Amino acid sequence: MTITITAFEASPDRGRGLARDMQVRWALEEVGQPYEVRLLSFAAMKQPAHLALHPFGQIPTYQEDGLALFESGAIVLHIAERHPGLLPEDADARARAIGWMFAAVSTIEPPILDLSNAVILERDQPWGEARLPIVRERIRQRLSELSDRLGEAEWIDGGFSAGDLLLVSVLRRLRTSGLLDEYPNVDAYIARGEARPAHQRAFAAQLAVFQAASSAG
Ligand code: GTB
Repeated sequence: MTITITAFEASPDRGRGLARDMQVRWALEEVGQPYEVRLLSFAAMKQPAHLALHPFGQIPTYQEDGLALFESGAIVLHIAERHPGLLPEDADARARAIGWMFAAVSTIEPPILDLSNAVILERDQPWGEARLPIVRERIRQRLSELSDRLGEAEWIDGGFSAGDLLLVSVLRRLRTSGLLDEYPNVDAYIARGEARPAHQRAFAAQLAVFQAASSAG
């Protein structure tokens, strides 16, 4: 069984490990599964061969024998269900961990993405600057609620799970926003996730692609 994922040939994140193949790499590292990476240019992602795997022409994808998946959250869930280490054995705890996975991608991530879009894509619009405070306030709301729930716990619900993996992955995107300074327990939670050896291996692998692309010119 060979696992092949896709990733950016040249990530626009300047080596910060933010492209979503990170989630997949991290999950595979946590469960000790080797994988291969097929690097794609932006143009190749929009070609029929890739669109057959990913209807929206994006990365990451995941292939394993006859199975092809897209959507980082679904891929992480698949990995977590097939291999021990990312979901609790207890059925109720497992259901809650999956609930946190959905919370990460459908409740926490949308306002964070909105900020990225506002800063990167919309800043030059006449309304761009004026919109930022309300976008930042929506993130504060979620961070405050998450901070209250997390308290001083190490992970969001018992031991480290795929819920933490996705939460930390989406929250990392706030590193340069200044917003995390207001929620030190959330900041420390992200740092704990990033300090896991599996995360560090995933980060190093993605960074190596960025560095190779940069030195190639
Ligand atoms: N919901 C999907 C998932 O979770 O898998 C979203 C996939 C997605 O957004 N993929 C992005 C992509 O392929 C890369 S990760 N974009 C190209 C396109 O749509 O044409 C998102 C991303 C991109 C760039 C940065 N960055 O530069 O910091 C961070 C994250």
